[in-house]
Formats: sequence, structure tokens, C-alpha cells
Amino acid sequence: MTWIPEVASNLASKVDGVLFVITVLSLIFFLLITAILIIFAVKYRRKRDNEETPYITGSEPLEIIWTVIPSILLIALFVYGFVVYKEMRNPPADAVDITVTGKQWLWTFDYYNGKKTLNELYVEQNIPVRMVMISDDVLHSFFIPGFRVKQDVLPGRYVQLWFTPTKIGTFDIFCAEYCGTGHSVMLGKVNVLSPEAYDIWEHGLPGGQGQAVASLPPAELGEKIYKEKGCNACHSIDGSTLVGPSFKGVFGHTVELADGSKVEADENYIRESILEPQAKIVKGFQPVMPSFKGILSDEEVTAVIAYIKTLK
Ligand code: HEC
Ligand SMILES: [Cu+2]
Repeated sequence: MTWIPEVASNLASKVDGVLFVITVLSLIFFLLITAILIIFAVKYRRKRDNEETPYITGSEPLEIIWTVIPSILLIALFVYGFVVYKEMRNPPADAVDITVTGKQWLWTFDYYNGKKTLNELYVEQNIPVRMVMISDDVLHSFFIPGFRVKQDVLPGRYVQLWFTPTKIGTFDIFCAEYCGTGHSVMLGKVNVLSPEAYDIWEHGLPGGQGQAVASLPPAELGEKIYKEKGCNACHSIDGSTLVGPSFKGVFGHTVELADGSKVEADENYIRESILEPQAKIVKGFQPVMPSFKGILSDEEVTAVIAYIKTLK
């Protein structure tokens, strides 16, 4: 079936089951009621001008049938839905914890093993995961369609969600709660790795941000980071101003700062802007850029700088 997302977690087929039963029942009743409506409208229409309406007192058996049967169906639906809901709300005791922070407009993930990633979540196949989630600013909603899990993320309070990924692959993460200008680019990916690949991710390569990226030429890696780590939510590359200044032509130019001083945008300035965004605020902008310290490795910061240099 292509009209629903892939089934990629233990919960997905259960949620689909509930949805399927509700849809089929609704369809049956829709067809039944519509058919009776049409038949009765034709059969009992007024055929002659002087036809009198018969006097009908009602039927007890009929009333009992159409009260009892729907009641039983609805209670059964509730119980079925509640059983699945209860399972979705209660993570198993052996689940691994990952903390999710939503902020305008990216997701950061802090793992039980001390790792930290941005917009890209890494999980191991068949290992249950408990996500503990909070927002830095406004309401967001963490949504993985392939896993059939969705949870509003609130500022000032932890909420949780759990799933066991069952299928190796890459699946979308969406923000499903309108959270401002960059809402539509608040996108992430969840990478479900085989136990072997997960082990490499966990213990293997320095920088720890995944495998494939390490071999790209710097400017291309920089472009990938620009798109995948959420810089594009706030920085354009075509000269237009979003939340932050455009990257177009910034390298080598003189930047005016909020305190009135001027700096030349060289490698060190760009690096500092990424790792310590509050150190120098560009004139006319709010100090809202999150720090990427501990999120981007040195190699990745260098790659971003190489990419920005290409944007003349
Ligand atoms: C939430 C929005 C936001 C995100 C996400 C963001 N930035 Fe920024 N950035 C800003 C704002 C606002 C400024 C201007 C204020 C300041 O200097 O801190 C800025 C300034 C900068 C500057 C200085 C630009 C200049 O014209 O002098 C650089 C370089 C930069 N950001 C790089 C990045 C990179 C690289 C990323 C992604 C890894 C990123 N930013 C992600 C909002 C953001
Ligand atoms: Cu959001």
C-alpha cells in the first residue's frame, strides 16, 4: 500500500489496525445509511396530490436494535483503541533514553551514550527507544509518520514517547505544530541502523555524525550540513534575509555589528559565529542563533566555511 507511510515500528501496524477497523466500520455505516435513505426516499415519496401521510407509532424492537448494536460497536472500538493507546503510552523498562530538544527550527538529540546529533536521529533496529522531549521556545510536535508516533513538545515540561524501530532505513521526522517562519523546514531524519552499523556509529568514527559524510569534498559536505543541520531555516543562500543574514557574499566582506564596530568576515569570524553565536551579533538581527558547539565537529565547521566561501 502506498497511500499510507511505510510500516517501520512495532507500533505502526497496531495503529494502522485501529484506523483500519474504524475506517471500515464508518464505510459500512455510511453505505448502509445512504442506501436506506435513497431507497426510502424513492419508495415512500408522495405519489399523488391527495395522498395522506400514514400515522406511525414506532417500533420498540427496532429502537432496541439500533441502540444496542451501535453501543456494543462503540464500546468495542473504545476498548480496542484504548488497549493500543495504553501500549503506546508505556515504554518498556529496558528502553534506551534519548533526550529530544525542539527549538526554532531544529531538533537536537542527546543520547544515553553521551553523543549529540542535530536533526538526525540514530537508533538501532529492534531496540526500544524512549524519547524524553522538551522545547526551548514554543510548542513543537515530534512526528515520525513511518513509526506512527506523534507527540506535542512543550516548553518547561518533559513529555515522552517510545517505539521500537523494526525496519532498517531512513525515515522522515516532521514538526507537526506550526511554530513560526521556519516551521516547514523543521525537518529531520531518523536512521535505523543494523546492530553492526549502530556499533560503528557508537564507537567508530571520530566526530560521530554518521558514516557517509566523512568522505565528501569539504564544500559539498558543508552544503549537506547547511541543509541537514538546520542552518537553512535561518540563513538563505540567495541574498534574501530570513531570521539571520544571508550567506551569499558574506565571506570576505565587512560585517557591521550591533555594538557599532566592524569586523571582516574571515574564517575565524565564521567559526566563532557558529560555535559562539552570541559573541558578535550582526547589526539588525536578534541574538537567537543556537550554538553549534559540541554538535558540529571541527571538520564539519571547516566544511561549512568552505561552503560559505563558494557563495559569492
Ligand atoms: C534559529 C536561527 C538560526 C540558525 C538555525 C542558524 N543561525 Fe546563524 N545566525 C542567526 C542569526 C539571527 C544571526 C545574526 C545574529 C548573530 O550574529 O548572532 C546569525 C549569524 C550567523 C553568522 C554570521 C553571519 C554574518 O553575516 O556575519 C554565521 C556565519 C552563521 N550564523 C552561521 C550559521 C550556521 C553555519 C548555521 C548552521 C550550522 C546557522 N548559522 C544556524 C540565526 C540562525
Ligand atoms: Cu516546530
